[in-house]
Amino acid sequence: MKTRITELLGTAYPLIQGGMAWVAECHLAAAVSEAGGFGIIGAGAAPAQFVREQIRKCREMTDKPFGVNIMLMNPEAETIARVVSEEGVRAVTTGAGNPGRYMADWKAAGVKVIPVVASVAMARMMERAGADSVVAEGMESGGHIGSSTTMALVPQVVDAVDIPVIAAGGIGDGRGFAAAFMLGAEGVQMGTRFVVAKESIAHDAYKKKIIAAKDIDSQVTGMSHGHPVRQLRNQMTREYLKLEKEGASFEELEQLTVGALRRAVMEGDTVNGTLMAGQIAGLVDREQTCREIIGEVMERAESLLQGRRD
Ligand code: TUI
Repeated sequence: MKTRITELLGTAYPLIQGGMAWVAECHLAAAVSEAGGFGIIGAGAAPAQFVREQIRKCREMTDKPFGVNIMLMNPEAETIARVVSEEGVRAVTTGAGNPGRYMADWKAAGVKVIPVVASVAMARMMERAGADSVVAEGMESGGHIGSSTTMALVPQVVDAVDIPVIAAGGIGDGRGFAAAFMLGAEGVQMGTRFVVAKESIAHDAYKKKIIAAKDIDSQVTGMSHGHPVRQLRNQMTREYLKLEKEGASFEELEQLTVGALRRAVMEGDTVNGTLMAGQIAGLVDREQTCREIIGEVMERAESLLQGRRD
């Protein structure tokens, strides 16, 4: 399937993997790229040197293009931005902030720039600043989210900008992929389904929680202090939401979540860890290789988009 996104990224399919902190390391990124999608190393809260090593390892595992996601709240974001240019990765995606100050350097280094946005205003601003594409991410996503749904956000962003739009949030199979294209998207980003990929290093207990999840099993914490995060309900979210309701301070709440994503992903702490996952978790019912996931999604999507019902 050819779109402006496959051209931009040099991939067979316009399907990109979310830059999930801790989960999206070189093995997952390389497997997605090898299968014809666009794999992404998620820098998350990692130090810059670790990101550089991940890029080099990924390059040893695949000669296909891949990218890096920079979570802009990372204190080392500026150094990581430079690493991305120095290492010459194909594309960078950004999350949880405005990457405007890094844009000129990335463009000069030939790195394609794809900010993740949660609003039309941010999409417009990013286009003006020189972005090559944007990911329009709805609040069905796991992790840090905005407030619009994918269904409402994507067509409004598509109408507001001329650059190609990648849809994200609540997409986990070929039907969601095709629906996003009907809204005008030219690419799709999936996260939750790739957490459960065979090549994903996420702890088995975390994968099992996603596989067991039902449609209503995710909750949003942190709404009161402006940092909403979607994750699967567990003892931690119950305690967090109780404290939040009682008017706990940002610092007090933060105490609960320090290191909690690492505990979930690396140690399989499903009780007090942060099990970030999107609303689509209820649709994910088994572990598959990235090649199987991408093959299944693309086959169904192409069939639907050609007007077939199967
Ligand atoms: O960034 C994400 N999702 C994330 S980042 C993350 S790391 C984390 N770990 C622990 C606790 C909290 C976060 C987990 N999930 N998605 C992309 C995204 N970006 N969603 C929404 C936004 C966004 C929000 C505001 C983008 C720009 C923006 O603009 C604000 C500004 O500075 O103008």
